[in-house]
Order: sequence, then C-alpha cells, then structure tokens
Amino acid sequence: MHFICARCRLGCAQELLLSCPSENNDWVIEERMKDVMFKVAIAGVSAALGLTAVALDAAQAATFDLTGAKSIKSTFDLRSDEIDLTVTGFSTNPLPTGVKRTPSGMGVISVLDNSSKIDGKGAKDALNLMFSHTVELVSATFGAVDNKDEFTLFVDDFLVLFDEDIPSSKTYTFLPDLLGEKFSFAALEQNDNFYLKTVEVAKVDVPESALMLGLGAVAVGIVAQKKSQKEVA
Ligand SMILES: [Ca+2]
Ligand SMILES: [Ca+2]
Ligand SMILES: [Ca+2]
Repeated sequence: MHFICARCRLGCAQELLLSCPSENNDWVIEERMKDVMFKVAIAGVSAALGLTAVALDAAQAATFDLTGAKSIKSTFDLRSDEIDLTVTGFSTNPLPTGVKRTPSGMGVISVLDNSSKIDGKGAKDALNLMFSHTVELVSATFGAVDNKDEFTLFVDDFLVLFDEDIPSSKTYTFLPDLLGEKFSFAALEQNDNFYLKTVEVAKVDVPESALMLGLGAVAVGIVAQKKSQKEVA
C-alpha cells in the first residue's frame, strides 16, 4: 500500500505508517483514490476555467529549455518571452537539496541522493517551477526516460496528476487550461527517475479572485471525495 501526504506533497518516505509523521490521518490519501483524485482535480480546474474563460487573453506561448552544461545550484533563474522562471529542488529527505542541470535537463540532488535525476528511490524528489505570472502549462518534455517512469504533478501545491506515464515520445501534452504559477514535477515510485528537459507554457491573465475560486473548487472536491470515501468504508 502506498500513501501520499497532501501536506508535505509527496509520497511519505515512511510508506508503512498510516499517517504522515508531521500530520494527522486527514492528510493521508490511499493509492486506490488516485483515479478519483485525478478526476476531481481536473473537474475542479475545468469548472474554475469555465468561470474565467472570458478573462483569458490570447495566449502567448513560451518554451523554457532546462538543458545545459552540468552544474549544480540551489536555484536556476530562466527567462523566456517576458516570463521569469525560478527552478528549485525539493526532497522528502530534509537535507540540503539543489538542482542539477545536465544536457538531458534538470534534476534534483541532495546530500544522501546518489541520482541527480528527479527520482523516487529512497527520498522522493520534486522539481519546482515557479513562474512570475499565471501560466497555462501546455507540455513538458522529459529526459532519461524508460518505460517504468511515471511523474506526479502538483499545481500551486494541489495534486493534479498522479503517477502519469511518460509517453515514449517523452513529451506529455496536458489537458487545456491547466493554470497556475507553481508546477512541481515529482517522482514517487522507486523506479521513477528522469530529468525535465523543456516546458512549454502560455501566459494568461486571470483575475486573482477567479483563480482563488478555482483552487477552492479543487479543495472542496477533494474533501467531498474523502468524506464519501469514509462513509463508504
Ligand atoms: Ca535525485
Ligand atoms: Ca514507475
Ligand atoms: Ca528513467
């Protein structure tokens, strides 16, 4: 059985515990809920967008290239088409964590992590992309991909995609209107390990109140699902 903690946002390193050590049981989501979670999150995002559709400007696409000569930094700052992007690393291992840039893309490295990829072996890694504007995530291209690699995506700290297969083309195209400022690409399974090579986004202009409403809808949907799950159990 595999558990995901919604508070620390990653599969808990202590997978056999019934709760995240830092939180109570309410933050624990069982694996059998993953399909429900995905549908609820997407439905919430879509519902929000229905409300905000008139506010969206014609999207201007921008592609960020995360590849480069090998180097390790705590933060990488990139810029494309007037959008700033800050890339940082996160690990469930609490030790200092950085980002490694390679010709295959960016990964996450920390003191006890012997893989510079975004990997789920031992501590779970996540690569955080923080944009200066609200953007629509259009597509992502991965490096060092094999057929065991899946990724999990958080948008503004909400779980949106859980253990999604990375296609053999290595480029994943997201459903339309996936909006946010922060996108976290995580590896949860032991055999998940990959780099993030490029991301394609489109700049959008969304009123803050509408965006808050959308995120609220996602949260409410998740809580409702958890409640109904409990009632069934
Ligand atoms: Ca790593
Ligand atoms: Ca896998
Ligand atoms: Ca791999």
